[in-house]
Amino acid sequence: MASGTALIYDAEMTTHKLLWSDPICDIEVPERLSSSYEQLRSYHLVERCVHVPAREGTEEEILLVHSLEHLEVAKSTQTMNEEELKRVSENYDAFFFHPSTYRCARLAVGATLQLVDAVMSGKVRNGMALVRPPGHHSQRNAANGFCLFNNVAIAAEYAKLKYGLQRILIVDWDVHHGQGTQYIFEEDPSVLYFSWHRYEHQEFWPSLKESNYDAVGLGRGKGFNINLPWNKVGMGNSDYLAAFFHVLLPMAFEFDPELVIVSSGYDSGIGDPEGQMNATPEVFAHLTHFLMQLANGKLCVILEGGYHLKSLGESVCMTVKTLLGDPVPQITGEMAPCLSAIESIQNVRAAHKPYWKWLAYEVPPIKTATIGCEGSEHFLPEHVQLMKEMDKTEIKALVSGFYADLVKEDKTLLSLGSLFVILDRILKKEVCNGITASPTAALSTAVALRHSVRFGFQRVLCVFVGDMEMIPNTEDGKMLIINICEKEQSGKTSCKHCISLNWKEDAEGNDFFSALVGFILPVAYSYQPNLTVIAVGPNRSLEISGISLLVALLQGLAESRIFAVIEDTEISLMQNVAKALVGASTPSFGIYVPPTQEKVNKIKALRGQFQQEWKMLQCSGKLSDFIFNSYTQ
Ligand code: X5A
Ligand code: ZN
Repeated sequence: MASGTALIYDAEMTTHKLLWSDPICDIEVPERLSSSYEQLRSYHLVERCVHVPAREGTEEEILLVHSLEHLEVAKSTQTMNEEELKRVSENYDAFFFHPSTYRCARLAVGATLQLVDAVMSGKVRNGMALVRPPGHHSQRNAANGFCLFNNVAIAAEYAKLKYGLQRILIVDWDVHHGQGTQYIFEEDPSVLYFSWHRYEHQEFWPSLKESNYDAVGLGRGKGFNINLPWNKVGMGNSDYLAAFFHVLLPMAFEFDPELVIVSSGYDSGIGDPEGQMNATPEVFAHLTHFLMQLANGKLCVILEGGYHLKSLGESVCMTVKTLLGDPVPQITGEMAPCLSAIESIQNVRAAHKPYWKWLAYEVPPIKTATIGCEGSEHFLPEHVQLMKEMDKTEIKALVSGFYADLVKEDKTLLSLGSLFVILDRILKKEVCNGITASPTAALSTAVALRHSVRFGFQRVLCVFVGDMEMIPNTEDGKMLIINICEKEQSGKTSCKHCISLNWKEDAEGNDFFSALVGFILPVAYSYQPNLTVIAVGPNRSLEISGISLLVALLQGLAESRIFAVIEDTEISLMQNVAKALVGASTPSFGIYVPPTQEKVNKIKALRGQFQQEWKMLQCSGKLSDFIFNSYTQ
């Protein structure tokens, strides 16, 4: 293994600067580079590194990633006056041109490639390049987010071409999503791209859907794009370490890269105005140390963001010290990731489960998803994941196509927003179960059933408690509905896939147990559903304890995959169903009351009627003969 650490810095890259006032761009200052270098000097790290000069990246190299048009626009800015520069800059989201920008960006590309050459040729083991402008937001045909050319993406293409590399890992620990890098390698399985980023459920810049954990890559590149969105600010050392332990490192070791390149933004560090995170400079020593164990130590660290000069400088020093092989400093703070971090980690693991052997063995431990309503955190059990609702236009688009015949009013339309969000998580197997409140449970249930079948589920069991004003068509056998209601429903006859069970729970105590074990469970087990929908509508004839028991016992089916729809916000019912779903309580039965003769007869009749079709109902040949006979006399 080669030895030595390269350091690339060229003061000329400090000449690129903002010439007019722009509160978005004014944090990307030349001092970011010069003060980081000064900090390295003061720790005597500069003299311990191998100095490698920067160079200009060639046009050909830039064209490995960018369009000719983009290159030409950038080139044309060299001779522009301030007004013209401002006008071109306005074509992009968060970018500014200076007459020296093009030259600096070419130096940034060239410095990055010099580092790749130094590492790949064995001149050094690893190294860092301090560059401006940064690169990871830059796209084939656009500058973006302070970035003109995508230094790291060009480096990866260059390394593939020049050294014939087949597997390159890019680790983007900048606090922003390097969407530019994602776009460039989205379909490329030879580049594994990992990015964590402040996301806040798409509120934070660049506010893209494709920054979420479910963007896993496209086509042949599926599984080679890893996004870990942070949905809260304040992430700290333990959250970052957990992300490495439970997401990046398992995948990285399985991928077995030949070269690791870091998109090294330090705006993910404490004090940064953009990131608002809490990780201390020491954490970057640890992250660097982990990555040094890959690719036989071939590690190229390229500066991206970082806007708190002190934090930036300290973090750069931690990185370079570690590259040099110094002992890794102790990490501070309580060593426990926060709940929001755990959620994000679980989500990305679930999304990548199909693509990585490492993740194949586990079931997502997030069990229950729901949409939070005002104050819901006080009454829902712990570990229920709160989801964000869909907006109106999204729901409309979805509903107008496939559910228009069911949904006629705007009011009901809106109530379906949470239904779709939660049900989709269950269908995609990202969570085990979920719960939603609805003003119209029967309609929501009909939509949920059709949505699940359309998604590809072959057998969906629905147990509906209460008046079911709307009965979906169950003829194709893809749904089995058991409706537990108080009144005998005249005109509605039961058939194999749509069974009506008239049952009014005894107020004195619990006799529902006998209906559950005597009829509902045997039918459900005979059907072998791959999803269970439990709905509670108006005029429910069961007490909360009976419904909780139903929820608890039906978890034996469909790999415990349950979607619960509860009419309105009957808080204590919601609370108890949620508890049963997370497994936080065993329902209390109340006093056992033996069923009345009338109820026994009812169950017997149903058993007789259905035991040929649902064979788990059979328990005695004689009994069935008896029932059969008594009903055909
Ligand atoms: C490289 C980098 C951030 C752009 C933020 C724009 N860019 N609001 O950190
Ligand atoms: Zn950034």
